[in-house]
Amino acid sequence: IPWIFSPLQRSHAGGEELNRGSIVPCHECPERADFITAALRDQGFAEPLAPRDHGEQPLLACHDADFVAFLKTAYADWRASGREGSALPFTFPASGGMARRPMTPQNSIFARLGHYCFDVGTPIVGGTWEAAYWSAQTALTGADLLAEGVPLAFALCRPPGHHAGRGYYGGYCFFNNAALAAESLRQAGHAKVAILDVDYHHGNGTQDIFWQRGDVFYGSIHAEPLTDFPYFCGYADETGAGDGAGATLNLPLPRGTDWQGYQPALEQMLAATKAHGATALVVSLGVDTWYGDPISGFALQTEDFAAMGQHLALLGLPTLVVMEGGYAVADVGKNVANVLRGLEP
Ligand code: SP5
Ligand code: ZN
Repeated sequence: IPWIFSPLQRSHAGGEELNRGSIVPCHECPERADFITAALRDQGFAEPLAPRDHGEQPLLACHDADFVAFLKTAYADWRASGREGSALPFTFPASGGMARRPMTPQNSIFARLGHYCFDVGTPIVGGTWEAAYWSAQTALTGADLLAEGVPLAFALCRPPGHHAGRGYYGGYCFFNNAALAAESLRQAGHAKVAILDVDYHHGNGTQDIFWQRGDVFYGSIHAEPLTDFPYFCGYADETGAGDGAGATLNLPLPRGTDWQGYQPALEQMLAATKAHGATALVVSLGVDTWYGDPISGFALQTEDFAAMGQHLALLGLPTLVVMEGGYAVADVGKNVANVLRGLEP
């Protein structure tokens, strides 16, 4: 199974995040990638391929130009404003209230952080642009491999992507790696592509990007948003709009869900994917569904991840697995390897 990673993706190392009212060390740390790399080596995988550099142009297929420009200079602008450490927003435009839009470079960095970010858990540091850029290139390179005929590939994207929308970041995500890969597969000639998101959290960014599109199916199994991040979306009645009506499927499950509760939802999502008619698959793989994850509440066991891979393989589609969450840092690798081995023919 070919897989892709660049050490430049380690450059994003935030200090602290504000998580449910407490300041804690960032859960999404570079060591996650190190442990996944080590686990894949242990499991006999080959060395990773370096991502190819596609430039910034493909990012604009899923992100607004002003947003990309903001991320590129955000940390320099933060420093220019006299601040040190991590750039975090502290003021947000209230929904329903008056708010000056769009933001311009004349607006304070604090205004622009609040405009482009939706949470207080996603610090920007000096290496964030570089890491997020190469994480996106890793996903795009994975899509290239599929377009060249590789049946199964793994993009070790880090930082993750599924919470990032066209014009916003948050939830530890900057560029939507899975969305970029799906868009690339569309452009490579797949008329329909499916993104199946098995991260513990709803992929609000991916859902937003493809909300009105019928050519990219978005299916997600995640924690009930009544109790869990991102709270504001991921409800079962969100099914897409316009050309995308019916091409979004949300299957929220309660905290405590184990494989017995998870498997029927996975089977339902696979049936809907078949009905959509996609010819290529992108898996947004979060292993924060593992019972030991420090910020999540499902109860999947390590062996369940192999079963998950076997189920996904039943679609019989060229498949790119894109890394999303998973924060039990030392244990994420085995779970990732099990999904990949389960997917293998
Ligand atoms: C890609 C991804 O998995 N992003 C997740 C972002 C979640 N950020 C906020 C999590 C809030 C949950 N806090 C639970 C703490 C339990 N001790
Ligand atoms: Zn997650």
